[in-house]
Amino acid sequence: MKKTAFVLVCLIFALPLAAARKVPVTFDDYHGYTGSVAYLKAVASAYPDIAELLKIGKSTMGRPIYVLVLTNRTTGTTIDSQVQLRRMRNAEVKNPPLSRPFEGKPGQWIDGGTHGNEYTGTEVCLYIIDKLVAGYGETPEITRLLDAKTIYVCPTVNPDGVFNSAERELSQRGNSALKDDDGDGKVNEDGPDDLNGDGHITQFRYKDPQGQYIIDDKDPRLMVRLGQNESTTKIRYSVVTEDKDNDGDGKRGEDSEAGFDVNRNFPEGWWTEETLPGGTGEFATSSPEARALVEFAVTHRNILMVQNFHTSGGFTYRVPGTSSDATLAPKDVAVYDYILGKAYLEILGEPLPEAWANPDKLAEIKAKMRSSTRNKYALDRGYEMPRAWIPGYNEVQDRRYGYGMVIDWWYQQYGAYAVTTELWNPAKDIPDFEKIVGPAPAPAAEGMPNPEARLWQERALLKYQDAKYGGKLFVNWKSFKHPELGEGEIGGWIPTYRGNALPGDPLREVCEKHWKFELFRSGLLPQVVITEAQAKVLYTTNSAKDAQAKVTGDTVTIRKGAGKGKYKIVEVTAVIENQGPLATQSVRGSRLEGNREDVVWLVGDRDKVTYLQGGAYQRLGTIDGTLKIPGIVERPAAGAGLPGGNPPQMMPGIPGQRGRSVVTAEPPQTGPRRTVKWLVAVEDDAPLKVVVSSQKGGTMVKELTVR
Ligand SMILES: [Ca+2]
Ligand SMILES: [Ca+2]
Ligand SMILES: [Ca+2]
Ligand SMILES: [Ca+2]
Ligand SMILES: [Zn+2]
Repeated sequence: MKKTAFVLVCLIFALPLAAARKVPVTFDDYHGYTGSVAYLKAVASAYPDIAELLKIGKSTMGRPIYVLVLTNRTTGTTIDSQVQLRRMRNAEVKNPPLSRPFEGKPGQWIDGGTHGNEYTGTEVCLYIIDKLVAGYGETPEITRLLDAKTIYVCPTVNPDGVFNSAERELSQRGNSALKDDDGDGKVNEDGPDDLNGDGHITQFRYKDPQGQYIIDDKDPRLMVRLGQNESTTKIRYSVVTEDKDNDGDGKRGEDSEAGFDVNRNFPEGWWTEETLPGGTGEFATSSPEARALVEFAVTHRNILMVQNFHTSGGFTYRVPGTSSDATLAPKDVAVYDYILGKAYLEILGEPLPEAWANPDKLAEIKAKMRSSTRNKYALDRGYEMPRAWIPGYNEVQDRRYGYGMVIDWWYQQYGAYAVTTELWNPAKDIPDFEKIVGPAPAPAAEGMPNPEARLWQERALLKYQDAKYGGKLFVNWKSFKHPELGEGEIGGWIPTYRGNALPGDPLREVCEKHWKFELFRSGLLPQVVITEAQAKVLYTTNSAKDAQAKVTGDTVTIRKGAGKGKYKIVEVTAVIENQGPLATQSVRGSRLEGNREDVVWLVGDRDKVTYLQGGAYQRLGTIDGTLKIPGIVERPAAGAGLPGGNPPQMMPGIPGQRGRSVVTAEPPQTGPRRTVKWLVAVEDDAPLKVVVSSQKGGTMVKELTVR
């Protein structure tokens, strides 16, 4: 009887579960570090065909930094597994690791939680993972995406910061560091405390004639900060984090676990103009977090799109932050703004700059702008940056935003289209917000924010959590006698729910918008394919040496060997196309010595194949995508198919193979298509294959039939 009941229950539950997700995930609360790691592990074990979990480093407190690699693991190849190297690598030597097949596909990097107290980004990462793994095999767009591309997701770049902020209520922007901040010989001995033992580290408010806060008229739970020299007839308060002096040195919270801002510890623009340290840490990448990320990136060269999720404001920073737009190639700016920025604003429902909507009218728009702006960068581009899509650089004051930021590194030293999205704008992201909390104050003037708006939002958020969370996210003020500060009250927002997208509907709304943007960006990745490859036997000979090719102008003359023989003289023709929308490198990327241009190899048994004209490989430059970039007038190309300039200093970068570029009388090829030819002598029936390899456009192989 019991057994029957059990089987029945199983059947009832098994039916809906069969169609459901293998690893269900909800967004009704935050996962923090622990929850996100559990989720990553569950996904990796439930979806072994499309997911692999990598540990790329460890935080100061010993927490692993994980990257989930999402791609069809049965597809993909890399150049080093296709081309027989003269200097073979010792597979036992693991630094650097051998290339993995997923590195041979165009890649996108998405991370969150660089600032520990901004874990909304961690949640968006999990949401994106869920959409991808659940959509694979169900939605053709996602199946195609994971078959051909690689998505790297790193939900918590800063495990210690996210752990402390999301799980211990210790809001911690930076990483953790074993550092004696106050020089008393003890390390991390005095951080915040739960003084009243209610399980939360909230705030302590106390009357203080020097205090900078007053109690809000409309909602007495709210503390309002006074302006710098603002006078008041109301009682002044000071508001501090719940905390006491733990080591009796007369100071409170003087040496917590908090270290420094990881997003100022990257090796781009870390030094000031005076060559003094400008970023954080002893040196750029001194933090285990920045080091892990940079090491991973430099050993995985296939990434073209980068997202670095932060939390606050509901807008996106594109590069540059450490220098002005004048330092960027106009084409890269155009991809950022006309392509990425436009889609972003559309997804957010924000108005577009006139130039983005009508790129054909750019000249007119520019002329009109001369009377309306003094921003020279805006004049140059033909548009002011919209509220929700801005460079980090302050154009009006001509001042950099900061030192050593990760997206500047990704772009300037790696060549990726990197952005930092500041998630979460309550007024825009909470569904029906004004319906629930009442209307927002009208703008003060045309396009100007109302100074009351901020206070309105503070009150509204309290009202909203009353209505939707039963008031559980806020601890009502209760009297408490502080051991050092005396009488006062403890209360305030539970710090976990402060500053991040409120869990449930608001968080889901944020996740959905930004998943859409990342999905759009993944659709822009290049995709290099061999659309045609043919081998034609011209004749046969007994001596490969007898066969020679002589190039005179456009004509190739082949000197035949004698009679029928065991060598086939073969002409190989291949057509290479980038079928993706974007070029295989950003302009910046094509100029970096650490990147190599696209290359195509004709590979065969080295003892049986003789290259009669040129070498085994041919340089292809950067191959354009199918998308026309608005606002950019293409100049005629010079060099190896590289639009707009001389070919960069790039070598095909395959050690040991002494291939030479084919001397070609044809003009350099541009656009998304390349036609290449080889002339080879092939002994017996030795097989041939064409391998095209693009760092960010993918690697593809085509076996040839020699007829
Ligand atoms: Ca100390
Ligand atoms: Ca408490
Ligand atoms: Ca102390
Ligand atoms: Ca101390
Ligand atoms: Zn941040």
